[in-house]
Amino acid sequence: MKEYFEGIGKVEYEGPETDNPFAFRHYDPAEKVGRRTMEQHLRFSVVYWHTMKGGGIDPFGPSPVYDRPWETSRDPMEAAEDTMRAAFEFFTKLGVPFWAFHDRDISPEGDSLKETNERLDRMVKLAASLQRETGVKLLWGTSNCFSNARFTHGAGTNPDPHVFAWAGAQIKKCMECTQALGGANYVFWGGREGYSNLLNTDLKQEQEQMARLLRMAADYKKEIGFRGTLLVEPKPKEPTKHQYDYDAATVLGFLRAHDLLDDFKLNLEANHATLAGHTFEHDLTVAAAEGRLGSIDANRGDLLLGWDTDQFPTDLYGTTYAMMVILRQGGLRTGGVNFDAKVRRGSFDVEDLFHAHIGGMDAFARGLKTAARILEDGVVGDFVKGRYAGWRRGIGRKILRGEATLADMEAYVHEHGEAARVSGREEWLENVINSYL
Ligand code: XUL
Ligand code: CO
Repeated sequence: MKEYFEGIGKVEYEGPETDNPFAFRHYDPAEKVGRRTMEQHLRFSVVYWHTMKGGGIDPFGPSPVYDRPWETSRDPMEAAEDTMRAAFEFFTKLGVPFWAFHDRDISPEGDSLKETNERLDRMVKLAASLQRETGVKLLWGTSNCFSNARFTHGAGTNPDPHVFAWAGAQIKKCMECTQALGGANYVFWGGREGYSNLLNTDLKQEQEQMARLLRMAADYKKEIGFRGTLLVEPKPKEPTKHQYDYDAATVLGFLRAHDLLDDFKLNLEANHATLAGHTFEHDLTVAAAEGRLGSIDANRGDLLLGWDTDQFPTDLYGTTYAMMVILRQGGLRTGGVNFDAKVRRGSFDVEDLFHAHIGGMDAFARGLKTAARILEDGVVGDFVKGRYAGWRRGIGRKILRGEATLADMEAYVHEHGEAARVSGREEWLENVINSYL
């Protein structure tokens, strides 16, 4: 079989002292952190769209600048098959347990839905055999309902129900394919489910439509017995000015308003959270507080650029804070750490794909180990617990139980006078975190 990543072997753990750029310094899949191995905690996943299909394009360079040895055939299906084989070679050499795809990444559209679906079936068959051969599993599948010109004004939120029908048909098929590949989750990222101008938009109508689409998907999941978790991925903007799935809090409110909360969890992406004006750990904490944190798209933005740069995660504070939230909720369950990240336009060699993923995996491994130590030592946790101790006794407990009124508050203040002023100790807590890094 043709080798696409020639000269690069299986990436192994060699420890922090190694000078081999194709080795892990911190990610040792078999090493235990608490009761689980690193591999079980992190459930790393490579995305097909950036890693296999990304061309390094940007608004001023719309043609691909990467020469990928798997994209040489002029026959689109042959190129798709070569790409799939190269993908599994990459997953295996990198040693990730999972991958993720959009329907349109793995298989080019045909002239009709029928032809498109037949092509997809052919590619899913190949993916299934490569999964069996390599042991690599599918973290999630998703439908690309945003690239085709028909989705210019949205998919589920399109003013035309004919376009909604296309989205529904595509999601139906892609969920079937995800099930056939044993996918652990199915993701909804509403690429164009928002508006670019309120003057031509009926916002309430569009949100009703979106809820119908998600309801249909949740019903279909039950109908076919798909066992994966359904995940909604928030993003505030880009390509639209405003996306309805703005951030974790917005999506949770939307799901609750439309009686969908029991059927969906969230897939949270670092750079989407920062675009929404939040930290990643903010959005993770919001979702985890409701028991709805399903999976993460691991990447980072650039403080000096205002768009979704999808860079590989290297910031150890970011990975540590993220892993603290994840560990506190008891792990990601069916989810994983999915590298929805791309190498820079100038990083056009295939070896750059290895450097990028190795760096991201090591950064998350360090984040995991550091977060586990912080939680185990309990200094931060004990401080927070102590800070809210008043709510577990006396008047605090009565308030939370709903057994107190505003008149009781008035009587309490008359009796106890001024409240004590207690420092939040933010700087000390930051020092504590630094002492682990
Ligand atoms: C876009 C994005 C998507 C989703 C899947 O910003 O994150 O790639 O993760 O559609
Ligand atoms: Co994403």
